[in-house]
Amino acid sequence: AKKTVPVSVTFDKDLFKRSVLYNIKTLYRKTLEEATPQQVFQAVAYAIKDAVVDNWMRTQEEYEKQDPKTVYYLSMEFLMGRALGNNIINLQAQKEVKEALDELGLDLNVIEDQEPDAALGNGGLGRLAACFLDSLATLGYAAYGCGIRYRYGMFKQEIRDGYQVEVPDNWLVDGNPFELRRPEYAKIVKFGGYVNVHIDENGRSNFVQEGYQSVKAIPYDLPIVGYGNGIVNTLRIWDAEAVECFQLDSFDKGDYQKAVEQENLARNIVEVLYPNDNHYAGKELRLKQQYFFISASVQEAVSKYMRKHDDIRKFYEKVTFQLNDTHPTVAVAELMRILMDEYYLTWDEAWEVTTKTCAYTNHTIMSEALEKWPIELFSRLLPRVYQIIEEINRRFILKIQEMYPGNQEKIRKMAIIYDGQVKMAHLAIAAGYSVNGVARLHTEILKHQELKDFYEMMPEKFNNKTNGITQRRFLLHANPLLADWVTAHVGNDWITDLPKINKLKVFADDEKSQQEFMNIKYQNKVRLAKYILEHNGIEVDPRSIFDVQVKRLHEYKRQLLNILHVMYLYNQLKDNPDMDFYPRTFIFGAKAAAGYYNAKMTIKLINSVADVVNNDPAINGKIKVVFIENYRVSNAEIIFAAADVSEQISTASKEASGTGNMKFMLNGALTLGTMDGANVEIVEEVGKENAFIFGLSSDEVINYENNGGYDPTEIFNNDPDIRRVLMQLINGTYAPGDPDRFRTLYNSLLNTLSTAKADTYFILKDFRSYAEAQKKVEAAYRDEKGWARSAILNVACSGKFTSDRTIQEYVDDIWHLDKVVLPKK
Ligand code: 26V
Repeated sequence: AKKTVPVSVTFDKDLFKRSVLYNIKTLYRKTLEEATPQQVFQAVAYAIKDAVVDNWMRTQEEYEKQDPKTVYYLSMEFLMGRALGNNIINLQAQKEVKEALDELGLDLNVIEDQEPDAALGNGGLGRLAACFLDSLATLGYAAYGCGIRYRYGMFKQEIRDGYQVEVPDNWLVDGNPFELRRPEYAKIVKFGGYVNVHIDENGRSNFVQEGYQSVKAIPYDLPIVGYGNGIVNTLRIWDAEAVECFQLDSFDKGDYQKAVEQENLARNIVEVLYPNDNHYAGKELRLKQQYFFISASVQEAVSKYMRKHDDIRKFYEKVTFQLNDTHPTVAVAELMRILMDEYYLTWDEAWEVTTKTCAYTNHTIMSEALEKWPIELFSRLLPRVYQIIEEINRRFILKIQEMYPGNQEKIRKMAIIYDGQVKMAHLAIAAGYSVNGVARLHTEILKHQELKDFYEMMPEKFNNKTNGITQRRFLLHANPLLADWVTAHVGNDWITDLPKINKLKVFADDEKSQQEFMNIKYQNKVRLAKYILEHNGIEVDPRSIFDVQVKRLHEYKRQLLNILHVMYLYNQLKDNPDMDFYPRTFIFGAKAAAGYYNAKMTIKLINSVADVVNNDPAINGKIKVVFIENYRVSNAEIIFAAADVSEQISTASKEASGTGNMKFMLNGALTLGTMDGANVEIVEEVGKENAFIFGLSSDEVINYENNGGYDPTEIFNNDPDIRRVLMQLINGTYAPGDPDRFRTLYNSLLNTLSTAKADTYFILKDFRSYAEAQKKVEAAYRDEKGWARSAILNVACSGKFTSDRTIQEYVDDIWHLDKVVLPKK
């Protein structure tokens, strides 16, 4: 049979073994038998890093020689997950490593489990950045990820008494074996003070920032290993350190206070990832984080370019910056500043370079997430950068006036600075040469609703790049059984060319293949059931339908709709204990932003429903509800592989794309979802007969919204089943002794105060349609062959959703990078 795992031509198994033992000795003064599991992980990781470093050096040398155009992917978040298993796979060293560890009496799975996730991100946006890095290296493009080396990443979630408790994620406690500290590339970043104008001997005005505080940015490099091509790119994350005291003339003058402040600034700036997803809070420290890593990254990109070239005016021929949402948008002004103040370009020259360098990706239309900084804060923290943005704004307004003479309305809606605020999206659009959305529907909504005015003024900038995911992590690593099965049927081309997986289609109707597929799914469900028993103490039946919703907790994602439906099913079963009911396990996983009350209460509700339902002998185990604690990249890999049903039930128009939906599809789960984000394109690929689509369309939602919403009381009054479920939110059914516990959730759906908006996410409006779709799920699952057929077709039709395709589109339409091929060794 064909093999998924190739034999490595370059990996030296014996060297690797010796390296592991040597590392244990020199790092810990121990023998293998004496070492702790964490120490074994460290020793193995360092041995893998050895193998990576050779390729890393060779790649960077080749980039020096070939001088390809390079993308800097600027992002506040990189949600990398674990590196060890992924690096072994991408080195194509899996077979050799497993053999070597076997000979040493070690188990790779156990070792991999010792590694903490690198959780430098919240959710979709950060994980997308990680998938993009994998694809860039695999396709052979010169790329840097630029971000922040947070001391604490996304918080660890513990569930105590059904409530979320946030625990600090001290991911660096045992050291990070893959990182490389590069103090020789440190940069100074300046905050505060004021701008002075000096006239130099040539009569030129020089703008200089004075009276500032500074921080030293120290880069740490992480290797990004391409799959089987010898390419190793770099994720550069910046740490902050206080500038040495002797460099501080203010200290020499006895300004002790300032020295202390600078040390505090350095300590605070990279301390922790903001665990907010989709909610802008306007925190000063957040703006400091943004400028800190952007200034350092832009300085580095410019100085690296100037090491090889002499004309900064042609910077854009070799460099492009992709802004991952508006968070890095200050890059626009920082690049202008460096070009004008340090390379003495004129405004027009600097503007030409900047607008040919920067491109912007929008990831949400949720208005709460839009970044708008108060002028006072912005100009105090970044006085020179603010001056530059004022001038960009002045000129942009002139352009608006030129196109729409006398139209004040356009200026009000489009200005970069307005109403005492700096609007980062407007800056990114005005200064970027490309503006893209992340799924077809999302881009259409941007063009015709959210960013309509900008689209009408600059249509040529707008384009769509439907998101994708890396099949190397989410199939090859996450689901080895299915990966081997796919390879046995259609060869292993899919690993670097996912559309080839569509050769599976011909096996969809083949009974033997169907059985094999369902058997693999069953084994993966057993693996997840074991994880759930170990981590939650709940026993689940792997023969039940695994119905899964894992993603950040947000009202628009409607986990509340899902759990209300579980309450409804439970009522039905209680009323008719003998009704036909296919056993179902409802699995949730979600972190809530720490200050998001409704989100946190939804977690409590899920756990409260679980307590009641899981322990009610009257329903005979037909419904189980499981909330998986601390959902993150590493356990996601186990969860996707085991899912039958993929819950993608956001209010239509609200989910920009979704990427979990693609990971489920790739692992053969059927989508139960709304026509939102990339669900639209998933259904287009696999056919609507192989998915369960329900609910309002985005046009219908937007229509209601433009006409003041809808009235949920009508549904409440006329639908007794829904009314019963809602009453159970406030009568103590799930909160014995504290019936008001879920009152706010009830109120969010049905505010009886006529002034307040109710059910803004159309949960009651979509409830019946959702329940119908869920009925169809059950009926479909009873037909095992039909289900297997649909599941196989989902895998077979997932080819479009590889991030390799997404990255190739960015390269072709936006970045125009040169492909790099390493010469044979
Ligand atoms: C926004 C904010 C607002 C300010 C406070 C901190 C913070 C942190 C992260 C964000 C990002 C929100 C946008 C986001 O994550 N969008 C998601 O992007 C995915 C990748 O494109 C996409 O699949 C999801 O649908 C979209 O919600």
